[in-house]
Amino acid sequence: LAIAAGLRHALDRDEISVAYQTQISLVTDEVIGVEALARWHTSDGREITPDLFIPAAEDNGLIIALGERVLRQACVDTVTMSREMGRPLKLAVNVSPRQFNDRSWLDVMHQALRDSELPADRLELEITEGIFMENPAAVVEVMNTVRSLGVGIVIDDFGTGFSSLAYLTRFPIDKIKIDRSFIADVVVDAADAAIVNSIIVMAHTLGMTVVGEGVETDAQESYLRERGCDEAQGFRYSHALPPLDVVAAARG
Ligand code: G
Ligand code: G
Ligand code: MN
Ligand code: NA
Repeated sequence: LAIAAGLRHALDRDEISVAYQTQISLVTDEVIGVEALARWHTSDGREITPDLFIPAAEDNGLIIALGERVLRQACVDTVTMSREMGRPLKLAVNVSPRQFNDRSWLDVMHQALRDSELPADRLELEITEGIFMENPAAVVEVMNTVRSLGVGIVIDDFGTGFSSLAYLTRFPIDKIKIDRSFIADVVVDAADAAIVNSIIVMAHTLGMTVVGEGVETDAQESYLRERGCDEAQGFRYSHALPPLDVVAAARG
């Protein structure tokens, strides 16, 4: 409750910032994109983690305002980081089902792209399987509109939901991110390895790109590369950082 009440002040006082975690190509080893992650630093110097404030924002509806703030800032920052790093970075933004189903979402996305001049085909929306519990006809319509602009649709935390696999063929999905709970022990646990292998094969068969998330070690990275996983993200490469720190890290 305190978090929910504090969130409005946080937005008013600009206490919400955006940090970026790099995404790597397992083919070229290069940084190809960033995931935007909301951060809340209170004026009295505390940090409140997204695990607490994102669910609170979803419950009280402030996720709409917060999501717009994050998207706008992230588009601008990605244009800056791309220029400074001399490469066209992709931007992945997390979008809650409630945001995705909000009437204003498509307009917000249009305006953020236009104002920042980030090309639409460099933006990806990360949604979770929870979206498929909502009205499927409405969801597929928004997805098709998003896709027609060139913006990508990514399924985040793949494998942790309880939805049917059938949605992978019924909805226009470009990419899936294997949940980090399967990556953690992929090198030592045969069951986790079987799941990861199957997800990679299935994604490729369906024409989708596949990302391993939560990659922390060389062994996990090598495993994913040998299995043909396309991209990776995790502490092995970088934590989520302010935009200027992402640029500095890339310079080495
Ligand atoms: O940054 P961290 O790994 O602690 O993120 C925790 C959770 O919060 C993740 O599930 C992430 O997807 C979610 N999250 C972070 N930033 C945003 C955001 O801007 N919007 C939404 N909807 N979720 C976010
Ligand atoms: O659900 P989503 O993938 O959006 O969540 C991103 C969250 O994952 C962030 O809060 C980030 O801190 C966390 N994260 C990113 N990389 C790693 C990693 O290598 N290991 C672990 N344990 N968490 C990670
Ligand atoms: Mn995500
Ligand atoms: Na995730």
